[in-house]
Amino acid sequence: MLQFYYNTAPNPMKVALFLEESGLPYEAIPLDTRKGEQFQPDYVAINPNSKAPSIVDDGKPVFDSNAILLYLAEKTGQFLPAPEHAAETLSWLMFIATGIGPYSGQCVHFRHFAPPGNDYGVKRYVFEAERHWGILNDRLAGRDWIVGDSYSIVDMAAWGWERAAAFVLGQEKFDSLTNVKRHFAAINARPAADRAAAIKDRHAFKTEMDEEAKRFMFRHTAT
Ligand SMILES: N[C@@H](CCC(=O)N[C@@H](CS)C(=O)NCC(=O)O)C(=O)O
Repeated sequence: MLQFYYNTAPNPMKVALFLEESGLPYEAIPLDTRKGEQFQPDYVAINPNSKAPSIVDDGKPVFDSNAILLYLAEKTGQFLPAPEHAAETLSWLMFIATGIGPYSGQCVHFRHFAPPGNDYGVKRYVFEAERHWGILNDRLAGRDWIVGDSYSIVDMAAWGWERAAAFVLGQEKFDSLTNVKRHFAAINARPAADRAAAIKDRHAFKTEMDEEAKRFMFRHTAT
C-alpha cells in the first residue's frame, strides 16, 4: 500500500485531496515538522528537501506536492486534464508550485512569524502573494476550473493553498478574490474535500509554535 507522509499544511493537503478523490488505498503517516521529524535520516532518504508531503509507492519515493499530484494522476489516469490541455496543465501546475505556494509561504512567515522590523520583507511578500493570487483570480473569471472544463489536479493544487489564503492575505483581501472563493467553495462541496480535511483527526500534531518548533522550522535563526 502507498505510504503518505503528511501534516495538515497546504502542500500535504493537496495530496490528501487527490488520495481521497481517487480512492487509492493509502497509509497516512504523520510527519510532525514542529518536532523536527522531517530531519530524521529515514525520512531524508525519502525526501531530501526535509518537507511534507512525500509518498512511497511500491518502494519508490516521490517528493514535492505537485510532482506527487502529477505522478498519481498519470499512474491512475484520474484527474489529469485531456492531452490537448497538456501545455496549460504544466503551466498552471508550475505557477502554483513556484509562485502561489512559495510567495504565500513567505508572506505568512513575514506577516505572522518574523520579528518586528522587517517592513521591506513584509511589503515585498505581501505584494507578491497578492499579485499571484490576483493572477489566479483573473484566470478563474468566467470558468469553473483552472484548466479545461473539468476538475483536475491543478484545482487540487490550488485548493491546498486556498484553505490557507485568509491567513496568507488577510480575510478582507481573500474575500475580494471572488473567483478564487467560488472555486474554493466548489471544491469544498465535494465529499472528498471533507474526507481530506478530516485527515487532521487521524493523528495528534504539535500545535504550539514554541522555541523547539521554531528551531526546526526557522533554521536560519540558529546560524
Ligand atoms: N515544494 C514543496 C514544499 C513543501 C513544504 O514547504 N512543506 C511545508 C508544509 S506546507 C513543510 O514541510 N514545512 C516544514 C518545514 O519547513 O520544516 C512541496 O510542494 O511539496
